[in-house]
Amino acid sequence: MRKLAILGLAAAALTAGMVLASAPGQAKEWRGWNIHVPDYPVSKAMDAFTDMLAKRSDGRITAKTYHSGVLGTQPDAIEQVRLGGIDFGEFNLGPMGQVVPTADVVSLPFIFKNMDHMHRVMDGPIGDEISAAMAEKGLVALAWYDSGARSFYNSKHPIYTPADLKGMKIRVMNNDLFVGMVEAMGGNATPMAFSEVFQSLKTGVVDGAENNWPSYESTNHFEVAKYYSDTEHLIIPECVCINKGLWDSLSPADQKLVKDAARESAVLQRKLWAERAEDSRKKVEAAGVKFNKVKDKAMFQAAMQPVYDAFLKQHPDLKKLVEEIKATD
Ligand code: GTR
Repeated sequence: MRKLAILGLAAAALTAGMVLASAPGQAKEWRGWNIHVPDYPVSKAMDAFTDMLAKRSDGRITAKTYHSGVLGTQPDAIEQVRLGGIDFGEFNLGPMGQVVPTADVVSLPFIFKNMDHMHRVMDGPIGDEISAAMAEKGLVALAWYDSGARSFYNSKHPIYTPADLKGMKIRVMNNDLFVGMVEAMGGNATPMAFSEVFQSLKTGVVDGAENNWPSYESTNHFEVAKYYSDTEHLIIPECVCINKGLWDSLSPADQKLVKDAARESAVLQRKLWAERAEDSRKKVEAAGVKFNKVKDKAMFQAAMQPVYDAFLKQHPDLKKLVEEIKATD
């Protein structure tokens, strides 16, 4: 039923887009994809972004973000923004890696020491190199957003060591790298759309998943998977991306206007993110979530060696980038 309703909304949104696109003499409103609920930091920052576009262009550029994933799943939306069926979107670089292998370097477990390290890498030449690889696939990255650190949560028991994941069915985002990651820890990985995870946890199709505090909270996963263990195995940045054809059609002045607005929205997003991470954590703990610290993260890191080996065997050309990230202070 819910799926049907979502499909209906998506169809309505598509139709609305088509009508706007074909109205003569009227600039087409850009349509944006976002997976999160409207009060999420990503959503608020994207709304600020589109407000800035309209104001600063005196209404020449109008854009609207469709929140809550109504325009489809993340892997589909990435394709749609590449092809121009959707004009822009806010994507996690996890699923992006399936399309842009270079982007996978930031999805390697424990590649970043912490959030600050990730910021330094993404805001420098390595971020630019990832952007260039994305542009080759039809996606222009305008700004990087935060997504915190991802940890495991499940309905069975706390995770202290990789052995505690043994035999557990864990949902992962759509990327072979994450399947390898969970398997190297002894679990069974199930790639699945974000919107399916709540029901799957509830009915026992999966035992657990992994995400940051705000997503764990905003999706109500905490109600059906009460053990949250701070493995912090992934720190994956997100991007606001626009279709390359649309980008290339803009004047240099408009490109600047759009990029500046996206970058300013990222400053807001990072601030809202830090606040929401705190609030979400407090909310789920008050609701009875059983949180545990993982004392020996080195055990998890060591278990990831086969993931790195397999990745670098498949992409020897990315070895330099991986080493550069690790060497960034
Ligand atoms: C969230 C992320 C989303 C989506 C989701 C997931 O943290 O912001 O883009 O990737 O995780 O687990 O699918």
